[in-house]
Amino acid sequence: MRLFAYFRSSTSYRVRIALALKGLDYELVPVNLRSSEQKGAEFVARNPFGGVPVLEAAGRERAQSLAIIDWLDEAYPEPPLLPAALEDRYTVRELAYAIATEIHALNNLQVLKYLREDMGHTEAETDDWYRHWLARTLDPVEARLAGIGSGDFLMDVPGLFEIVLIPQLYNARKLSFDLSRHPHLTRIEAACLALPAFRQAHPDNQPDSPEYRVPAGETQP
Ligand SMILES: N[C@@H](CCC(=O)N[C@@H](CS)C(=O)NCC(=O)O)C(=O)O
Repeated sequence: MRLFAYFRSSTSYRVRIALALKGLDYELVPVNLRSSEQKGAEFVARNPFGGVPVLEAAGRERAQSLAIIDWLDEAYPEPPLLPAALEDRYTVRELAYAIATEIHALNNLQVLKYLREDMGHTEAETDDWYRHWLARTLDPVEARLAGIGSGDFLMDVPGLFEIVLIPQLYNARKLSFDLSRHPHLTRIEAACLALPAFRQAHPDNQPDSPEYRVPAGETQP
């Protein structure tokens, strides 16, 4: 498998977590979003959506992070990313889809660039936009978690919800979003970031990140 990704892209981060939780090996192919490599003819031929991630697996180029994660879960069922019980699966999807569709969809790079470059908004204004949509959805997700009385994870083990949540909290921290009102979310974040799969998938641990340090005993790819 080959994963075309950018270290700081939250949707790439999602797929890296899913691959790591499944224990699947893959070759990472960095795509530089800063130089708009994703809009070049070569990449668009691979993915007409013109963005990352793309997973090349089982003879196909697969785009759209949620579809990729669903495919991985069906093609490689162990460990499952969704709980066994119908109502638990509903809970996980309700919260994961809220974050994916109500935060990420409004705060992704294309939207922010449009606000800045086409509509003339300042960086301070687009940062406000970003934090507004974070609060609009993280507040009700936090309320749901308080109602459920969740522990280290939404369910017994991390899965789809944590895969979608952790990258969005990484972005929230980059934007200095105040997470002090979200103790359930930050507890789940701390528990996830202590796990090897989440550490391996973290943006700082990607070879295209300026923070990347070659792990001891390995050579630079
Ligand atoms: N719905 C897509 C969104 C992908 C997406 O927004 N990717 C961003 C990085 S997180 C990207 O490649 N942006 C580059 C661009 O929009 O030009 C998914 O879930 O995979």
